[in-house]
Amino acid sequence: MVAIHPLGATLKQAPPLQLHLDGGAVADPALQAADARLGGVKPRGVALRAGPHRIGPIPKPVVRLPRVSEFSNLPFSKYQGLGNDFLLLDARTAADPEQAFGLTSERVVQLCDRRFGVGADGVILALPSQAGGELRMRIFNADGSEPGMCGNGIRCLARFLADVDGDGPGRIWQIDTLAGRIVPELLPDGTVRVDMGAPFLEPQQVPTTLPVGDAGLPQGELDLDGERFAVAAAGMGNPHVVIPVPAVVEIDLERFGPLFEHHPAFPARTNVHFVQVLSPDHLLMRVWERGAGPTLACGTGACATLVAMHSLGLCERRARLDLPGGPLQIHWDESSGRVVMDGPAEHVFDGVIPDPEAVALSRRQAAAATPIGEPAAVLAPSGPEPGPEIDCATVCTQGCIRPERCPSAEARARVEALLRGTSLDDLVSIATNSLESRTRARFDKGPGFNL
Ligand code: ZDP
Repeated sequence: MVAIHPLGATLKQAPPLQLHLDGGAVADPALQAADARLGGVKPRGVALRAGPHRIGPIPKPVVRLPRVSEFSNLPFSKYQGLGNDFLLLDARTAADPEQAFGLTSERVVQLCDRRFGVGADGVILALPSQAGGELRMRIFNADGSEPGMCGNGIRCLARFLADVDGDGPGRIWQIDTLAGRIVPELLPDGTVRVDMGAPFLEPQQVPTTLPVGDAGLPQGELDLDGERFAVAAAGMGNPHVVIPVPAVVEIDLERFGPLFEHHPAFPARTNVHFVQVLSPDHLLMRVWERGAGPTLACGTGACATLVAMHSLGLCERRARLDLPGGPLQIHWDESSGRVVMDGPAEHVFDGVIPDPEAVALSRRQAAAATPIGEPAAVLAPSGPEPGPEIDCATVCTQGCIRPERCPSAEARARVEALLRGTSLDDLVSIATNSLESRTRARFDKGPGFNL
């Protein structure tokens, strides 16, 4: 029987984990197991990359992501908030936003797969607003399910919008979500403050079957695998169960995470947060997310945890919450009843997933261009060794000396295949990205470097 930390217990100091106070990642056994399972994602500190943002915002508007309706390739940007990582897709200018990118839950699962896809905890879609906001956000978990809200994700969306549209500190967005209007603001230090709205504390709002208890929110005791836990629940547009424990390191997250996620007390499943009190304004958490498993951080989860722990009398209204991926500052404002979250959001990389149809077409054409029995034209680097380099411009003045293996013809075939399969906007976006990366390389190499 695991020692149950009774609700309302005194704020006993528990031995803290070895935590890097610079917000660096914690060596979390459950996450290492998950990493092993998910292909070795190494948790990192907050400041992931200082790249192009140091160059300063690209003049406004330099490049908007291509009009969705015209392309079949999938340009995306990867961002992370405390290691909670997302693929950002911009469909704000799409002719048919909802069908933009051909996103299905299967495609989301494939994109989020850390081996067979790009790898992420979720996919976030920026869409034109339908409810009077500036834009609308949809988020999809790595298992393809669609939750109502996400905290780390909306900070990443704000950072993404600022990077794409060239906005600076002080920029505020009115974003519509399934959980209502959420308002992020870009702060001078590059972090993002989000007005997350008021928590949902009525059982049917979370949703949960737990009744409202003395602390004014759904609470009770649940038996899982022979262990009894005293829990509380709260909603932030998505469901959260909060389990105070003496030491989060002692919790078998891989065992109890999924049991809580799928517990019948949570008809829509739930996100799961084990929390330890380090001091009245400092909590330590471990997260098992609905539809994503163990993650390095959960923003809505941190908000729900602060609300639950304060309601239980276990912490103050303003506190630092340390997650495996780093700290979040959360404040539950007494007068407005709204929760405010401050935290980082960082760009990781941009990419384009080529339209599978276009790739298949160029491969078919390459195969068709190669007579049966002849070695295939070299598309993939792993093909047969090319012959000695020849400079067509100088040696083929009287006509190609090696028509069967003409490097210029091969290069031309590859370019033609790319041009056939890529819209003009995509080409512009690819060119811009490569220009940006070469510009960044120039800046990183410092003065005196010539391109
Ligand atoms: O509610 C859910 O299903 C969550 N897994 C959504 C994602 C929440 C997120 N991790 C957050 O930070 O709130 C993005």
